[in-house]
Amino acid sequence: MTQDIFSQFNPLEGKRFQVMDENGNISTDPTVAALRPAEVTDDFIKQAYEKMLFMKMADQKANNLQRTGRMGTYASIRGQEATQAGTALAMQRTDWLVPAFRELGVMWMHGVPMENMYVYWMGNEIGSLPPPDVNCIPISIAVGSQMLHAVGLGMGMKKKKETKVAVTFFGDGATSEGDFHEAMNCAGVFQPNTVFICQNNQWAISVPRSYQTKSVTIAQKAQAYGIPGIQVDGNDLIAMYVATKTAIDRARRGEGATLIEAYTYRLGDHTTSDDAKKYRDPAEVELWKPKDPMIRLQKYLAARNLWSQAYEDELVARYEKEIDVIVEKSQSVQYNPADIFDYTYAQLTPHLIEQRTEFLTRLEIQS
Ligand SMILES: Cc1ncc(C[n+]2csc(CCOP(=O)(O)OP(=O)(O)O)c2C)c(N)n1
Ligand SMILES: [Mg+2]
Repeated sequence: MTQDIFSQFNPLEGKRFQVMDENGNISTDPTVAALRPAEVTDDFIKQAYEKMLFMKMADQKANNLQRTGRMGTYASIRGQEATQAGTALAMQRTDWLVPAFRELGVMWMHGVPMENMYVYWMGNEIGSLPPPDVNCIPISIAVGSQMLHAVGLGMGMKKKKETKVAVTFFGDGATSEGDFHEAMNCAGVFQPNTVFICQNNQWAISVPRSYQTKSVTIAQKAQAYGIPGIQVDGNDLIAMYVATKTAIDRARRGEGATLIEAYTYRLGDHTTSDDAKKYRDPAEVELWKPKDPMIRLQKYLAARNLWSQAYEDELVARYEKEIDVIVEKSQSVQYNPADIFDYTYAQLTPHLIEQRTEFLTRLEIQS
């Protein structure tokens, strides 16, 4: 695999890296073909499809759990499965994942158990504690703050001459935060083992991408900070894998950070607390539906006799059962409602002591 990808797909020249189009056809462009690594076989693609189907179903289940009052709120990844699977496949288990909040798929593929994420979105912070061998920091709701953590992690790895990498996710909206610019600047200066993945899903709640920046792409911002940046079709599993693998390998060799703009689309609402119909033209959603990352993979696999409706039905039936077990497990996790007070400060402030007492008294009255 060559590093030329960043000069061959310069965002300032209006280029976006894509390997598989929305009809499941692989690009015949020799530049693109030369970038495809040997490990991306049909079997690799089929296995990735299965992972993506599982995350799509787990995502739908989370929405359903919220709608039936069994989950507090939830931020759907629908439409962003390829961005997440492509990156997860390029990461090694020892790498650190530094997520925002719309990363159910990549977190799960990196080893965070699905029940942890359900428990978290059910409102129980214990869900943020992954098994000890899973290198993933907790979900970051404060938009953009995690990018600086990823730079810090990457700087530490670089100083220790480790070959591990910190991969951070954030949205298009997060690029308007000062944290993004601070993180990118440090990434240019200190060349940490860090990879930035911007999931540009075109919306930040009700704010469209065009309101975030006058730059034509988010990827081009990397150039001002002196690091490579590339815009990738985020709905294209192979393109995401190739681009992130190249960036991760660079960082692993100690050559510094990269910004990847995954050009994708939020097919669902911002969260279960949102109603996008109030601010987003449904026609726009219709335009993006055929670009769904799952559809093109189905077409690709079907053309090679590797996908059929029966195969899909068998997978769906199996995953439904697996997800039901996960729901059971996540609902049976015991927690103490007072934890919200007890684990915020080392010592409670007087007004929090008062609130804690009032909260527990109310719970007692209700039960
Ligand atoms: C610092 C901060 N400001 C505002 C919010 C409220 N908020 C939550 S998500 C969000 C939009 C994020 O958009 P984007 O970065 O594009 O990510 P997406 O939700 O599209 O994945 C905002 C403004 C927040 N959580 N943190
Ligand atoms: Mg967004």
